[in-house]
Amino acid sequence: KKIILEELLLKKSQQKRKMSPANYKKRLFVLTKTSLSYYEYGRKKGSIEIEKIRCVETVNLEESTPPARQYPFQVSHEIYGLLYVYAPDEERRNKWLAAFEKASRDKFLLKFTVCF
Ligand code: 4IP
Repeated sequence: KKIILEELLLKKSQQKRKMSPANYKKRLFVLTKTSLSYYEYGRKKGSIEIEKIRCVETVNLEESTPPARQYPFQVSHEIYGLLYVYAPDEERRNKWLAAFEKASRDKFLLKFTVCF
């Protein structure tokens, strides 16, 4: 499937299992017209269908956010709720937001918007 954008990014665990502590992992994120997936050493760890995404937006920083997590965006979706992803800088974050816009535009039915 045609890749719109791919990059190694930091992500926060989605707390599917309620008791698991939050942690942060580097994963290869791959965005296509149909899905956002993340991989560890070539193995798929998770995937969200574009159709299930409601919104993609930047996140305001909490005080004393570590340097590695200065450029977050959140993917709000119908499965587990929220996926937090951290870009390395402002430029890369804007790239991702633009890529999500493209993914949503390409669809016949626009089910989500990128809200800034
Ligand atoms: C895991 O921690 C990883 O962060 C998982 O991310 C994450 O799954 C798990 O959260 C979390 O418990 P450990 O590796 O220390 O077990 P990944 O799948 O990228 O490895 P998600 O997909 O939810 O971020 P849970 O609570 O959602 O299972």
